[in-house]
Amino acid sequence: MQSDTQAPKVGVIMGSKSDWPVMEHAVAMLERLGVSCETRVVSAHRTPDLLFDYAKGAAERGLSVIIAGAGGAAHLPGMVASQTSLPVLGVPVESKALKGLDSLLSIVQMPGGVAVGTLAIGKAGATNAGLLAAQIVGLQDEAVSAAVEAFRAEQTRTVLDNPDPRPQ
Ligand code: RP5
Repeated sequence: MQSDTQAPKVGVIMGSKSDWPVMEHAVAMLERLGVSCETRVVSAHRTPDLLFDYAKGAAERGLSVIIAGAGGAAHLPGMVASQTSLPVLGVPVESKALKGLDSLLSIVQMPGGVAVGTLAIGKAGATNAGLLAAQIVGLQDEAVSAAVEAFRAEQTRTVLDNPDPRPQ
C-alpha cells in the first residue's frame, strides 16, 4: 500500500497484520512530515521469498530507508538488512508472552558488519522510526528537513507553554 501519489521514499514493513496498531505510528509520523511511504506485510518466517525480493529490489524502486517492525522471534529487520545496503530501522513490537523484550533482543543483537538501527519497544519506537527515517530523507530533501525542524520546534513550544504538570 502506498500512502500518496509520490513515489515512496520509505518502506514500512511488518511481520504480521497484528503489528499494525504499533507500526501505524511510524506511518503517521512520516505522513505528518510529508514523506511518501509504502506499507506491507512481509514475514521473515511465513514469506521468506517475498522478504528477499522486497529487500533486494528496494533501492532500485527508489526507497531510501526501510522501517521493519516485528515481534517475538523478530528476524525481519536483520534479514532485510542482510539483503540491502539501504538503512534499516528495526521496531520491536510488544509480544504478548514477553512484552517485547524478546523482540528487542532479537532485533538489537546484530552481528558486526550488518547494521540495523534499533528503536524502542512499541509505539515510541515506531514513532521515532518514522521521525528518524524522515531525518535521513531530509538530508536530501529540504522540504522534509524543514518539516522535521518545524515538528521539533512545535514540540518544544508545547512543553514550554504547559509547565504545570497537574491536570487542567
Ligand atoms: C511476528 O510474529 C510478527 O511480527 C508478529 O509480531 C508476531 C505474531 O504474529 P501473528 O501470529 O500475530 O501473525 O512474525
